[in-house]
Amino acid sequence: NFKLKKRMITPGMIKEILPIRTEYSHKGTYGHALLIGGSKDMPGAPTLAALAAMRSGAGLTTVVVPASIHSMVFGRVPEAICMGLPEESTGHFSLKSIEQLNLDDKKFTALGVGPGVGTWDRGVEWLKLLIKSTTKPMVIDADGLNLLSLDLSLLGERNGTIVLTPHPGEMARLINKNIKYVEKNRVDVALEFAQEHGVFVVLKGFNTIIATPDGEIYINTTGGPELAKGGTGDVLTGMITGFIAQRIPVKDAVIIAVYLHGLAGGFASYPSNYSTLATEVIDKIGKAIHYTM
Ligand code: NPW
Ligand code: AMP
Ligand code: MG
Repeated sequence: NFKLKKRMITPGMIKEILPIRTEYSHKGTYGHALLIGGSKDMPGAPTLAALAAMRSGAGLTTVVVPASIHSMVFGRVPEAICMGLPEESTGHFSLKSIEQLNLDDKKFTALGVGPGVGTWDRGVEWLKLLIKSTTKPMVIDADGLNLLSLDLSLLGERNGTIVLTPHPGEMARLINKNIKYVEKNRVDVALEFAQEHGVFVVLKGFNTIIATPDGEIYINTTGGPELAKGGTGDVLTGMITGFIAQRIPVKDAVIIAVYLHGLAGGFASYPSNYSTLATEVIDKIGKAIHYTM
């Protein structure tokens, strides 16, 4: 592939594309991030994503979860708007939740879908309704990807830009290959999927690969084993959604978020990378931004 444009993400690159917040601005200037996720056993994942979107600068953040976990999420993120929507007896979203969300009516500027949402019988149908119901950029992660892997034709139903953020296990499910294959062919796997389906692919793990639908590849160098712990992927989803929400071009927003996520991880890895929590990575997003600007 002699035309392949492959670049390492550098601090200078981030400095160039990360906008300065202007004095004459207000929360509306910085967009409205919508995070959709959670289920009975996983109220934490959408909570982490919402916190991360806010720390990344989104003007407003709404987090939408199944009704029964609403108060748990709200209790942890008072700065976010939190909606509890109809759910099935299993504690997963029901199809009615999409209708009630009524995306057409609202001024969200980016969506992040999937953290902790679970997999359930009508999950694929639910995701299809959601994908069809918006023209806004949408990040799909975690169980959103697991649902998507059951029917890739859902990607053809989109009306807006889609960003997928699989870890190697999720990527393997998406292409119906094993994890070893994915890890051996990281660049090719991400690039082929991105071009075939016209989506951005963020293939996570050490040296996260970003593949664009136009066939560009960006390789990240920040982040290490301190991030190898539950919840850090949910933080990345919130960050990407938060930066896209600010109307930063999708490609730039993804590059910024991936780079800063790893940098924040590094800052959160003291005194020991054994002990880093996802919430501590969120707490270091500000330091990572400051360090880069
Ligand atoms: P193995 O077997 O461990 O080696 P799943 P999940 C593989 C929510 N969470 N390199 C892994 O391999 C998420 O948001 C909620 C190679 C295994 O096979 C999701 O909705 C939390 N392989 C849901 O849980 C905090 C790798 O992938 C498979 C790999 C399920 O997400 C935790 C596991 O993937 C969590 O975020 C790598 N770098 N990484 C909460 N507090 O609410 C993973 N694998 O089955 O999709 O499970 O990623 O835990
Ligand atoms: P998830 O598996 O969805 O929770 O996502 C884990 C996050 O942590 C992704 O952003 C990974 O790239 C990152 N991560 C996990 N392990 C490592 C590692 N050893 N080096 C660098 N980044 C990692
Ligand atoms: Mg994950």
